[in-house]
Amino acid sequence: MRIGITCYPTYGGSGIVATELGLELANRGHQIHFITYANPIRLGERPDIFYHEVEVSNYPLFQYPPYCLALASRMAEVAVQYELDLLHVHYAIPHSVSALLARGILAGSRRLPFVTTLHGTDITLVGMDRSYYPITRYSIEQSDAVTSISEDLRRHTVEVFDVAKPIETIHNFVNTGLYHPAKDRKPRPPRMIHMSNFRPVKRVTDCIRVLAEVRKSVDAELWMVGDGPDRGAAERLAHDLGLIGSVRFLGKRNDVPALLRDADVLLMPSEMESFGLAALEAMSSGVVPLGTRVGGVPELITDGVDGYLSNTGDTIAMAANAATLLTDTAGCAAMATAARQAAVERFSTDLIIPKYEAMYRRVVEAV
Ligand code: GMT
Repeated sequence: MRIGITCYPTYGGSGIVATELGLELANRGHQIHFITYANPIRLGERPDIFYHEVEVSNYPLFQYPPYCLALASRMAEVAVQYELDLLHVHYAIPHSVSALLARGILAGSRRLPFVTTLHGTDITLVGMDRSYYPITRYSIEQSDAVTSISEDLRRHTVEVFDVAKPIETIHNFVNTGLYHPAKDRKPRPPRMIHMSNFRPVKRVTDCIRVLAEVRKSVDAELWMVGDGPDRGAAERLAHDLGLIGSVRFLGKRNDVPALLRDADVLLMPSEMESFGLAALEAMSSGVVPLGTRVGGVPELITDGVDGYLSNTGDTIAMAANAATLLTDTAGCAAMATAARQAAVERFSTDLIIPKYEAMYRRVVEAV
């Protein structure tokens, strides 16, 4: 099939999922066209994958450049030039609206169905903003098919938007070949890792509080990967608690698989996570995830089996689990093996990508 994919191409879970989906589909022989405002970060050098940049004119008249319209025009143009079979948009706002317009532009000459995948913040935050609510609901209803990355997000979308459109849950996936456990462990201190865009919802300062608590009994260190609005607050707290020597802020990185497999546990103290892709990447890397009981996280982490769950803000409980794992080498290794097994048996690309392919076939063949 010839598939156009649109996402937010910068650092963020939805962009990563969309990019890795494109890579996996291309590996399976599909022709993939990314239609975005920048080259997706994890795309790498792939001459077999097309990239069509969306340029937005910035006339002085436009206080707000109409990206959504430029994207719709580009989608329609690419669809005609490359005879696309469908569009797959990640994140309802504004991508789903642009796809709807592109489908309308071409309606007289060719069919251009589109699939919308909901990732979370498009529904839980942005979509509930009253100014976006009606258009989000409309674009979901008008999609040829809708998928959600967790059952929790699917239920939430139906409740909040009262949509009649069937929504299929297709969980996020991981390339278990790329995200694999370390072959051997070099001598190093027990290490925790956190990876996010450092937005308030990620509660990055909780990671520092967990480190402070853990260090009462274990000489552990913490690697903070990523960047965003709350990095300054986390650095200040680390300084105030006298932890600056045991925490490293590594910023935005492209070598995520190597960083992950060199850690023992992942901290994900989020207030909300519709899925928690970082935890899945950690599990696949043989790193035990410590998450919170929110959103779709319990669909991914089975508490006490392949990771631990605690309540949001309960840094004492999260630290207790971390300290136990970091001192009990055999127990930690057993849980890491269970985490890897869950990633392979429930979320590997071989299991999940065919679900998208089946959905594309249904959408393309529908009349
Ligand atoms: O969490 C973020 O800040 C980024 C956001 C996004 O849209 O990129 O992540 C959402 O999508 C990811 C990929 O499907 C999920 O793993 C995240 O859980 C989800 N974030 C939230 O629900 C807060």
